Amino acid sequence: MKITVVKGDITKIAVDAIVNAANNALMGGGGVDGAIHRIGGSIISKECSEIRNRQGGCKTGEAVYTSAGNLPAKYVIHTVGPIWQGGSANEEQLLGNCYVNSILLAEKLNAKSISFPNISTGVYGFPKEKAVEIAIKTVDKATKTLNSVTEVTFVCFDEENYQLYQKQYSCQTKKR
Ligand code: AR6
Repeated sequence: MKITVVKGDITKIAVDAIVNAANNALMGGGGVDGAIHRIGGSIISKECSEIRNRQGGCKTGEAVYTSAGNLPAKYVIHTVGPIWQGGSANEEQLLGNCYVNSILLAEKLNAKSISFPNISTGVYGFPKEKAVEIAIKTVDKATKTLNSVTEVTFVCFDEENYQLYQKQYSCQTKKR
């Protein structure tokens, strides 16, 4: 498994599947969700509304997919991160579920490459350092048994997240 960390805008990344940090209603919003809907175009909202009509949206920790419209990716996997409420509302498990369920869905779609934003660390207020640990640990574990997905990229939009990922990876390398 090739795992890379880059600093940048996920809407510009040409991989098979990019992950969106969406909301339960799949209605679009601000942050990375807003950028994906804006740049990907109306096909994404249209397919999100079909999912909403079919199954009422997407539960926290789960994942659904749409096509990617004008984005360079083939699919958008929409997952819903937990809103940070202090840590006693199962937020850590739910954030881990977002990564696992997105990877499993990418595998089902026969995607080879998948890119993640730093789910829940914007408007949803999840502490960034804790979120990085969960993302890396969960992705490491979930990718051990895959056939299709061979490349995972963490796309950090802000410098703080980028530094935290670099730090985590250098700590892990030292431990090995
Ligand atoms: N590419 C990659 N990462 C980005 C981009 C981008 N273009 N833009 C922002 N980020 P957020 P959440 C980073 O708030 O916390 C929406 O309104 C950003 O720096 O987008 O999961 C939804 O509709 C941050 O680190 O998502 C939901 O209502 C990370 O993406 C709600 O926000 C996540 O920040 C979800 O909140």
